[in-house]
Amino acid sequence: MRNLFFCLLILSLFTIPGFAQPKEKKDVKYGQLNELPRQDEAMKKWRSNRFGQFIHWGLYAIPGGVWKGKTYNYAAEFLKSSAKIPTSTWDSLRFQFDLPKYNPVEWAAIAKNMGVKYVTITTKHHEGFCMWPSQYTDFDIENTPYGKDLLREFVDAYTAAGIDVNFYYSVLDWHHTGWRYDIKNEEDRVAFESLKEYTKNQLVELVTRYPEVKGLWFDGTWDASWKKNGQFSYELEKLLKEKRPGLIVNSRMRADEYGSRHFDSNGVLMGDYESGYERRLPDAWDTKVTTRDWECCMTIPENQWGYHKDWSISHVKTPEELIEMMVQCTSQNGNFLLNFGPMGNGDIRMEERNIAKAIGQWMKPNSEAIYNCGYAGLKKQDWGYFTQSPDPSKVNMVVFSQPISGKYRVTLPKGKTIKKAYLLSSPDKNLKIEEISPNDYFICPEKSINKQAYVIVLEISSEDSKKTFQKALT
Ligand code: JFZ
Repeated sequence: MRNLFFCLLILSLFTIPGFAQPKEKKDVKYGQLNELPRQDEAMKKWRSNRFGQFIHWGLYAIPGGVWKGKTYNYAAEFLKSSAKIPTSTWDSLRFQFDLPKYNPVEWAAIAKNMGVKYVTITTKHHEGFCMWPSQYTDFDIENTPYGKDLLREFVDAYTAAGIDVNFYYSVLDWHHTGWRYDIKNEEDRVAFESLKEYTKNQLVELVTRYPEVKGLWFDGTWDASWKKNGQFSYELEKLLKEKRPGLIVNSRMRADEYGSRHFDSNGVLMGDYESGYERRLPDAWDTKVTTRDWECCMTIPENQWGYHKDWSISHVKTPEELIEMMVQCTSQNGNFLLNFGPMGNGDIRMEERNIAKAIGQWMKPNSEAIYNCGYAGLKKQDWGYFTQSPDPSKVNMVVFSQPISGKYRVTLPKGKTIKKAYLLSSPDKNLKIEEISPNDYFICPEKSINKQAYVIVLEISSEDSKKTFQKALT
């Protein structure tokens, strides 16, 4: 009786969905294209960049969240939808796109001073307006008072400043008549075929016209119509990578043939890095994210990507908050992409200029703890974040919270010891190290109140230096 009871119990456990049941592996044909993490030079460069600038710029920058005297608090790039503006009315905004203040050389200088190593700019957002002269539509920059190829000017200026350029592209398109949210009948299918063709043509056009482009950042891929076209997105990724070897594509582009997005039906990441961290970060103690490439994209106000005239409607992040987010990303092998929304006249708003300046001032003396750095394999402590230096014997402590005790805890794995500790700003002066027990330490800098985050460098010796603190991804 008892045995029977146990047999039944065990059996029932296997039939409860999700419990003890080995998940059936699906046969995925249109999932990942290449082995991850990618280890080619282009991907290594992407990974070493760590800090990038996102730019959302389009016709939505003209009204800046205000329509007929009314301010709409929702994301400015969604104004057409929030204020229920008819497509023809919205589309005629292009006649006001004259950009007297557009100065891409100055933009690139602002970005460079801020310390970014890459930029991702919207070439077409949901509104469907194309920022380059596209041979596949008239709804583009050629048909505005500005008239010139602003994207070419942009690519040239940023490339000259040594900043890698990536293109954002929204598949979702409020202007194109072939766009469908779902495919419910033959008419939808035929219409969506024309959208697919258009998408493919434009992306090939972009990677051909601008061979400098390092990566594509897809968006607007969450609707049923796109999810039902897993094979198409697979083949498109393949085609674009053939046209532009080394091209880096975000996970948001893809759905597999079962409609599973970002990760395929077996949990395998698609594209080259995870791009689901949108206005949020992983838990700072999460070590799972460190095993793959990922990027967090962040707005300065709460939820504004495009230019919004009134930033007083939500919390505006301080440079210190943004720097901490960037450092956290680095500490977990992720990149940080900080958004800017230039104005309808081509200028960059003062608030963004000031933030860029403040971040740049911090980056100059501290960027050694960011570029080329990653997960250090150490337990996170309350004072801040460890980042692994490319030199395997060095680990950075980026301090954001100074302990009242003045003692900063560091716990190392067995077999490792701290040789010395010093401030990045004064490498010749060793800090006091207190050993609590083997592998467990307090670093004790002289008591000083720093107004900004600062870096302590640890030099670590190890019995087996090769294995020491290797980044999970290198
Ligand atoms: C999308 C866009 O709608 C938005 O305008 C902006 O371009 C942003 C970068 O991407 O918005 C999203 C996309 C995904 C999520 C949230 C907003 N998400 O996964 O939570």
